[in-house]
Amino acid sequence: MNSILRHPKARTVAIVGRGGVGKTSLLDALVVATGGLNKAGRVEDGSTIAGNDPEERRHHTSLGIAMAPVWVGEDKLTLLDTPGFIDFYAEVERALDVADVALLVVGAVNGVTNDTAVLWDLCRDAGVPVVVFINMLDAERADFESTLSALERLIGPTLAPLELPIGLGTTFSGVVDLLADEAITYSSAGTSHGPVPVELAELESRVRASLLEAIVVGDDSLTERYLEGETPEMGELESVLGHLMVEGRIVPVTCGSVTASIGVDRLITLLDEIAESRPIPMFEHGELVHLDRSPDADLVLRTFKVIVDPYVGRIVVCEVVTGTITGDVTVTNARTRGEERLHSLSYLVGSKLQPTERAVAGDVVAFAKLNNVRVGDILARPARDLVAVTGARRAHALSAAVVAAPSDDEKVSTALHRLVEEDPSLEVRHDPVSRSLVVDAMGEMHLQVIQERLKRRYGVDVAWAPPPVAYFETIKATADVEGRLKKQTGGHGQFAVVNVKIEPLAPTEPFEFVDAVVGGAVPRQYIGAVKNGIEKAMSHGGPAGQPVIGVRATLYDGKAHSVDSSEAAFETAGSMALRAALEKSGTALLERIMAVDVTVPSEHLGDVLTDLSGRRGRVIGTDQDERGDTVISAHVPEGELTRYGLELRALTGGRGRFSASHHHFAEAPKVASK
Ligand SMILES: Nc1nc2c(ncn2[C@@H]2O[C@H](COP(=O)(O)OP(=O)(O)O)[C@@H](O)[C@H]2O)c(=O)[nH]1
Ligand SMILES: [Mg+2]
Repeated sequence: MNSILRHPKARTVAIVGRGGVGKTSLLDALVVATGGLNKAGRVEDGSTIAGNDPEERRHHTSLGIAMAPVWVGEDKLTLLDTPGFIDFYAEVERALDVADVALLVVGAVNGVTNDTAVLWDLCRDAGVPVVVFINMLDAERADFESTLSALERLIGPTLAPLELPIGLGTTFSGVVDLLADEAITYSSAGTSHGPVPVELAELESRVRASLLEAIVVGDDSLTERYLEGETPEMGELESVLGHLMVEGRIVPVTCGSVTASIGVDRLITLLDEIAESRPIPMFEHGELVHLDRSPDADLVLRTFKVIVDPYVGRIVVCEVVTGTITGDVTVTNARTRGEERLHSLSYLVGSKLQPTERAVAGDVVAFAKLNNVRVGDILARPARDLVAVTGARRAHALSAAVVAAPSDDEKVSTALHRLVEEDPSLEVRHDPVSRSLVVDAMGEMHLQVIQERLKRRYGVDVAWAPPPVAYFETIKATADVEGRLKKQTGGHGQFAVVNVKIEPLAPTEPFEFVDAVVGGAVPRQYIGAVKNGIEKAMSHGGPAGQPVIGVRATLYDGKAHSVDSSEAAFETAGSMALRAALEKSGTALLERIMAVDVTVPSEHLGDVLTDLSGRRGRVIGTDQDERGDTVISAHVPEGELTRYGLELRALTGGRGRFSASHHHFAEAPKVASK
């Protein structure tokens, strides 16, 4: 395609696709095609640029972003290989955050699945233009037509094949270039151009006609002239097609085989063409701004990956959003306000750092020793108050309690927090009620990889247990009680009496304390202690051992002794009063009810609603989002949601998404008590 006269550029390409379609192999093939390597590696023997950490090899799948730059003429494209398994799609999201174009790889054998649909959703959410590459056309059971029609069903009328395969399976030998109206065949001697094979002529003219139409409607003046009977010039068609692809109004489809080295060279040219930068949205002082990817602007970097390398240590990978970086420079981290010195400017090829002298807007660079920089941080010079705009993130699929030897507690916690630095889709929290560490993860395999990494890197053994679910107790009826402490041991005694009315409150209010003491029956200086005593007893738990909430305590009378009373004595009396009230009135067990929004493609609506009612969920309403998916709002008990992400995934082929937040407390059914 003709390019307008322009300066060399640096851009980023995210290679996405479900596992096994050839992404990791394609990364090597693209590097070979651009002269960066003599020979592509093989996934099987771990000789590829990406996908070589021990857990990736063990599971035969990529677990995180891996990258390599390629040069197309003077342009530099950083290719990001991404995981193809849903547990690790958070990495795909991060790659798409910085990508100028997404290369959606589909296998010609059972190519388009639910996973492809989920990835397509992610690309659309990220708003990046997409190029589809149908790979594995050399494979025995390759089926171009059904792959293409499945893609059409998924993507819709913006899908436009630019190529058709010549031959299929063992006879796959090249592609027809629809726009140029010619055949490109590949052999050991190289490529040759020729006329479209006769057996493809009929199909070619049909698909070509619809491509031309799709291009023509993309440009008003072209449409007009076309309708007046004018045949558009090739150059003009090319240029309009280029714009339409960049704007995502045409999703081009290309064909090839990574292992047979067919179409890969053409793909790189197309990617270079489409990888045009769009202004990057960010919040500056809370206002939405758009940063132009200009090499002449002030320097702004965005971190999208942290790698902990066993030899180099911590490597921070950033996108140069604007500006140019040469040599060492000091920047300010917008999150911490701290200064960071960036030195030994490098880029990454797989896990290897390659020193470089200069990087411009659109480039991807890596630095060692930036210990205070996290994924998502913005680094700028001069300092700027910028926050990156990112799409909605996938909710955690499940939570698990960490089980480890008590002597390892400290070590496990430190190691888990290290893993979080590299993998922000993992969340680690301390559950105050059960006093255990809890992780929120993206799936079973994610948990397994975390467990393996803890063992291999930090030498700690952990197992997973069901996560603690928080229950609470609340008082059932009003009780008027007395807390009386009277002790005479040796010298000083302890004396405090409090009269308290304890009533139930709507449990959204954890605790309310009313001071209704008259005439100094409880001296001023001890009233705070009574309140503390009641609160302590509440957090200590009711008869079922759960923290007590939803209580109003009105202190209205009491007695004090001039010598034997103390703050400690009144605190104890307060605790005693609360315990007495709980005993007298009894408690009800409460569970947390979460407000849940579940977004699903309409065809899964029935299944998802049935499942929600099985979880004691109450549907509040449904709505439609801009994509046409249904958003269900429901109230669901927390204990029914510990693995909801996984189950929703199974019900919807991965396309369902959900979010949950605390809404209110409600009485729990008896079975829920432990
Ligand atoms: N027949 C055939 N096999 C391929 C092709 N591309 C990749 N493969 C093989 O498919 C398997 C999975 O490839 P990989 O690059 O790991 O896929 P990823 O999971 O998408 O990264 C490997 O055994 C590759 O050698 C292709 O074009 N044709
Ligand atoms: Mg891979």
